[in-house]
Amino acid sequence: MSIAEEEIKKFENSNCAENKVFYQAMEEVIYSIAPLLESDNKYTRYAILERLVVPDRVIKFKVTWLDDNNTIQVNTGYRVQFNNALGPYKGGLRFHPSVNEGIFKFLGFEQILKNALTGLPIGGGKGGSDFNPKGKSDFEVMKFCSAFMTELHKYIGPRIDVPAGDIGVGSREIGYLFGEYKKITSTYEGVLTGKPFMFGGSLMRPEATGYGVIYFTQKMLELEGKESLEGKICTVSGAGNVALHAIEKLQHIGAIAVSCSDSKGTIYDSRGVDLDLLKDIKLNRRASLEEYIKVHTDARYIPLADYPADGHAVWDIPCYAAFPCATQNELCDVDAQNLISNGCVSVTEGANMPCSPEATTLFLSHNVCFGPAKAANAGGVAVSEFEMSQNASMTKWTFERVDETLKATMEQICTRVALTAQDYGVKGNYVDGANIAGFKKVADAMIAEGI
Ligand code: NDP
Ligand code: 2IT
Repeated sequence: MSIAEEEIKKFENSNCAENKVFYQAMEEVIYSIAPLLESDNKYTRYAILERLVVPDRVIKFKVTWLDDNNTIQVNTGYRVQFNNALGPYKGGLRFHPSVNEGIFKFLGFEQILKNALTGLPIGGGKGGSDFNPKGKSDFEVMKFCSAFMTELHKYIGPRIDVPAGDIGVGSREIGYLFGEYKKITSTYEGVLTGKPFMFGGSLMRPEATGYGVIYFTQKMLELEGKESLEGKICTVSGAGNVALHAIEKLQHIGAIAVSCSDSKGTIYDSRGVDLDLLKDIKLNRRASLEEYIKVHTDARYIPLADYPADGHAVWDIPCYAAFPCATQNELCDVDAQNLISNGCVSVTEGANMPCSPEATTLFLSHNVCFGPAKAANAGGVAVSEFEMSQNASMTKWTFERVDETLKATMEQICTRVALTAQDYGVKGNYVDGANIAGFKKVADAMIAEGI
């Protein structure tokens, strides 16, 4: 039995339905780090894997609030404080009806290694709620955020645990959460990142994840000897924070982003997506993408229901580079086959774990450049750490300074991942490179800190 199989066997019991995505993330890491475990037995002696896959604590709480009809609503809140070997727990909050403890464990686990790859002093955590912000009034979102913080404030702090945004949580929600924290604790401190600029937010935090994904991809293509994105057709999924800013940066560098998608359907606009219209639909009106074709009648809207169940319309569009930026497991083996058959050269994960294990294997075996999420989308959390730094020193960085530091950080992550892959005999495999480099950093700190 190989060392990876031996390790996987230890965790078989945790492969239950709720833990499915957590197990998926864990299994990938265990297979990747097998060469590291073989090269030095200290990681096994110190039981690093056994310790790393169990969160320090999982906090689960009731959130009770009053909707606009004065009806009492009850939701569940979570915070998974996974590992703080490298710094305070750090990671986003997701508000989406589909969440459960297993999803937060998967996201928190990924966050540990992602944050380690940034080289910044931040540990890993994640949280959120099954609250659905869609269709809620501003007052309802505010009342929910206040109720959520009434409980969460007990467990967080600028040197303890610093939440931020994720699906369903943007600067509006972070603003309400911050306001309530301030009220309860009578402190004005950087306990959340992604705040609006006027009260402590960093410039460029909204853009950071999407821009970072493109900086990472440009560096990966350069290292792999491929043509840059300039002038190339690119496909993007999602229409939220990450997708919008990935599209924006693609446009800045002269690439042509021809798609986006949401939970109901896909837009294909072969002339390039109209970003101003998209922002208006999604950020101002919080409406469906179907609105797009009312203005651009020659673009195509493909409703989710009109596409076969075993694939996604957005990955059927021929492209040079693809950017899944919506959610986990949104790109399956059929999609990967379509992309490969259509000549796609590069896939970068903007979302967390958007590609299924089968799709990832297909990309790697067909020599498609593949940028895994924990490396490629680390720009968001990196700028979050810059925000913590600015708050702690009561200073403000300029847009240029944040942008330059973000770009340098993404290029460093990319180079380090590529070199690690080479050192461990898997040149060009950025999945293994990211997992080994991130794991080693956290594991060495855990060993040095004792049990
Ligand atoms: P947003 O809430 O801003 O946008 C999410 C987008 O994905 C929306 O277009 C939404 O569609 C779509 N979506 C969500 N769930 C589903 C689903 N089950 N099926 C199909 N489409 C779906 O979130 P973000 O852009 O912030 O996050 C997107 C991804 O990026 C997530 O995986 C997140 O974890 C990851 N990420 C985010 C970072 C950040 O800084 N925000 C940092 C690093 C990673 P609709 O509009 O219909 O809801
Ligand atoms: O998945 C992620 O990296 C995020 N949602 C951002 C986390 C953060 O703390 O900025």
